[in-house]
Amino acid sequence: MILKQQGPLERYENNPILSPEDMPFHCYSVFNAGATWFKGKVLLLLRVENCKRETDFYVATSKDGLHFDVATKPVIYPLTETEKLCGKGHRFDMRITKIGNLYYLCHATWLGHWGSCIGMATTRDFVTLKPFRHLGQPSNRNAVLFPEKINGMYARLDRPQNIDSSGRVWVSYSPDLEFWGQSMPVNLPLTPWNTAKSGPGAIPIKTSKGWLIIYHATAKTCSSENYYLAAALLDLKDPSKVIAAPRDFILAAEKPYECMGQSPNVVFTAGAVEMPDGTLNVYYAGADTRMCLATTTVQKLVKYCLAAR
Ligand code: BMA
Repeated sequence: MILKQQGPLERYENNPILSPEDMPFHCYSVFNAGATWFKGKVLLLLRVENCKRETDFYVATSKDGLHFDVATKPVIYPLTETEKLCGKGHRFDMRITKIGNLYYLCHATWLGHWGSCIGMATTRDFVTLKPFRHLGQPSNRNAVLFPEKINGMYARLDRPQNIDSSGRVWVSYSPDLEFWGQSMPVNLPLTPWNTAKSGPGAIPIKTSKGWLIIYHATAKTCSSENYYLAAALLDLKDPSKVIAAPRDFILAAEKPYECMGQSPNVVFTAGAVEMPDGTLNVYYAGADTRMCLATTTVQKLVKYCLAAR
């Protein structure tokens, strides 16, 4: 059963845009890519798992945002001090925020029995990533850095994890990107499709009506934990305040490429970019296995959110 299209997001007709078989090497899955503009092209930082289920990040670039060239080698990403002590972590789900001329990357690092931590790095070239010295404290993941300071502080959304691995979106602030605090929950509404988790997805987009966010949310069914995408508007000066948050999701896993794979019934985004014609390309993964695209515009999403007030 496919929902009749009625929301603001439209699937690209030639989905998926990158599958394991499209990669220039043998791999198991390609998913949860961060996205940005880099040197006049859309750049995806792909999460690629090999058949040992080890993850590396690979760059893919595209002029039209639809057809991507994938690098044959992963990016170079040295260890943090935390990983030197605890052992190399499993790093995954990059988010990319450009501030000035520098790209800031946030991701999760799974440190085995130490838990899941937020890692950060910077890059200018996407060849080498320069890690921050330390990972954050567990258990947290899905950090998404705002593209500008808020009230003079860096700000991020993230998803601290409860003992049962549920979690909700929080906002935190930092004077220097090292020390984070003044944390507040973002009071998104509880719905039947976010009973387990809700977490930040793409980088917040500044609009005159507030920060537009696209986030993921999950609810358990008897056979899987289903992931959905949803949109909301947050206050520009205090993103813990929700201006508008529709109670409908904007994307659910319905197509075979979203329902079949290593994690069935999952749609998950880590990046969206605005194209020159105003289209907002939302890159998302289907079933933790392949990269897909859905399109909308910022204006449409804002209107959709505001209609829910
Ligand atoms: C989350 C993360 C993501 C993954 C998602 C769905 O907790 O681990 O990397 O895409 O689950 O399986």
